[in-house]
Amino acid sequence: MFIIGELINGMYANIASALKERNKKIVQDCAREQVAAGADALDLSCGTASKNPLLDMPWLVETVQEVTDKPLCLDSSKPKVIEEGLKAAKNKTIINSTTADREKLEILVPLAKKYNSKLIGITISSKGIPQNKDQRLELAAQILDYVNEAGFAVSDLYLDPIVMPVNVAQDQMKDILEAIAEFKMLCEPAPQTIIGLSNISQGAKHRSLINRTFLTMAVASGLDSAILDPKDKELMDTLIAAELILNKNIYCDSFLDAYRKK
Ligand code: THG
Repeated sequence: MFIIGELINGMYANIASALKERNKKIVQDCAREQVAAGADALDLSCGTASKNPLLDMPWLVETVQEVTDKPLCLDSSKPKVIEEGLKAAKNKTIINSTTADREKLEILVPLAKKYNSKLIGITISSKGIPQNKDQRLELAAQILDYVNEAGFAVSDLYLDPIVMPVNVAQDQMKDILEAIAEFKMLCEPAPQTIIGLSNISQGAKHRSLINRTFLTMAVASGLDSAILDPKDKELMDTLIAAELILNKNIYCDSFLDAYRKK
């Protein structure tokens, strides 16, 4: 599992104030802690409250890459904000994200090619969030068609079925899990799959329990990558155990310690 740490996000009060005050230490500590906890990459989002994301995003990129070489996942709904992040990045990058809308694909696929970046394609469109598996698959196929036409490597594309909070869309959870499995069958070589895990428990109690239970199910459905809180130790232990049971890691009595040291 390719783990992308979610904690550098202006949605969190500490990061919002670090952005305002240009406090590098808060952001750099958050980056180091997530990497120490097992993050393979770091999501960077200025959050919706940011007044100046065109300046905040490159500042986040520069600040984080002073302390880690891990890939940076540039998270914004605004292509211009992503581009400012790409310009500032020395580390590898993942664009987060394009939707299935042609006007977004037309900007972000060429940007991904130009900057040699990976790309997340999220299965939403200007018509809104899909309500079932078939709509998710249709939007995924639209993204794949465009990417293939543009000559962007499908192996560098991550498809995201868009995880909804369980307290508002409980009837969609099974469809989301099935979409993860079926995205992989849409073409050869297969695209990768990704989710924003914590969406599922927004506004709910027992968040960590809901997150780790869903992650286990998604791993069994073939999920390749997740944006999550790597500092949630029970979540990370559950992930390691799930991958062990799926024969992705070798069993030994001390498998948790052994995997964490990797
Ligand atoms: N897909 C993709 N990218 C994404 C998402 C996705 N990026 C953003 C988001 N979803 C993933 N990241 C988060 C980060 C935090 C939370 C949820 C998802 C979260 N935050 C607390 C909350 O809202 O309750 C904040 C609590 C606080 O303020 O301290 O849950 O799906 N491609």
